[in-house]
Amino acid sequence: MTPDLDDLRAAVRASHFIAALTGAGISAESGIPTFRGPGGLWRSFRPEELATPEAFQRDPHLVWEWYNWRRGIIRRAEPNPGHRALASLERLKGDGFRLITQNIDGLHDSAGSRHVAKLHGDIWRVRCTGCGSVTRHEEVPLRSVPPLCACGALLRPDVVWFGEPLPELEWREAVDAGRRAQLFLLIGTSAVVYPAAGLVELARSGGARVAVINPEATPLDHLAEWALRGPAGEILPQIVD
Ligand code: BJW
Ligand code: ZN
Repeated sequence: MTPDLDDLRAAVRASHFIAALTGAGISAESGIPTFRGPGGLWRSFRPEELATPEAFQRDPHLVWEWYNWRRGIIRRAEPNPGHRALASLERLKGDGFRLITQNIDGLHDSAGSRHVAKLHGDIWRVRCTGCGSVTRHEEVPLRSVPPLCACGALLRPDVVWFGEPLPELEWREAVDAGRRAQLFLLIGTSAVVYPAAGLVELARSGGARVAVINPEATPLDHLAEWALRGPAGEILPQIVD
């Protein structure tokens, strides 16, 4: 164990309130492609070109096919030791821990995390563009792509695209956790998408100590006391007893 990791383990033990923000990188070891890394491309589209309301308006069929492809990958994926370590941390710390994720894959839930603030929605939910009703994806008859709601309007994945507001309750919880955090873990995210990435700055300005866990550098590493360069599935189990 390196001194860095020993130090962080001690901080995990000593902190009364810890917040963790995860991104696509935590699910990479479960076989789910990240957005901005290798394997993120689908039929030569960059994910950023498809995760927008404009793309959906232009070609809802294409966007639905992309999400169907991703659901296929996610359905076969299992949580990895990184997800499981965060579920253990919640069990150990109880109300002294808050998990915030940008991921829509549901793998934190499958790993046993009880309370997850999902900032960018959930790929297993579907929302009507007309009446706004939200249903589980498996309850939607997928006779046609894109599927239609009983009210006749198009259904869409209940996720947050660029230019759209984050869900209010989850965002409030995340801000509250950022403000209260004594230790903030930034895990597997390129930290370029706002307002999620802004939580690190918020936590830091409230006095939190910050640890970044990522094989690559991020633009927010300068805020971190620990920049642990490696896969979350290897590092997280070492810092959570
Ligand atoms: C590993 C690993 C391993 C690999 N272990 N790590 C200019 C400045 C600031 C902001 C803006 C701006 N211009 C526009 C904006 C706003 C915009 C934004 O931030 N844009 C920037 C990109 C420029 N933000 C928004 O539009 C947000 N909404 C908003 O601002 O609303 C305002 C509003 C208010 C009121 C009314 C109306 C509007 C919404 C953002 C929504 C983002 N949505 C997506 C899609 C979600 C659905 C889906 O999945 O399809 O969210 S985009 C995509 O990016 C997805 C992700 O959650 C998000 C972040 O990506 P993430 O998770 O960081 O993944 P990657 O791939 O980038 O990084 C993976 C990392 O893992 C890498 O660093 C690897 O090294 C690492 N890694 N293996 C650990 N084993
Ligand atoms: Zn409807």
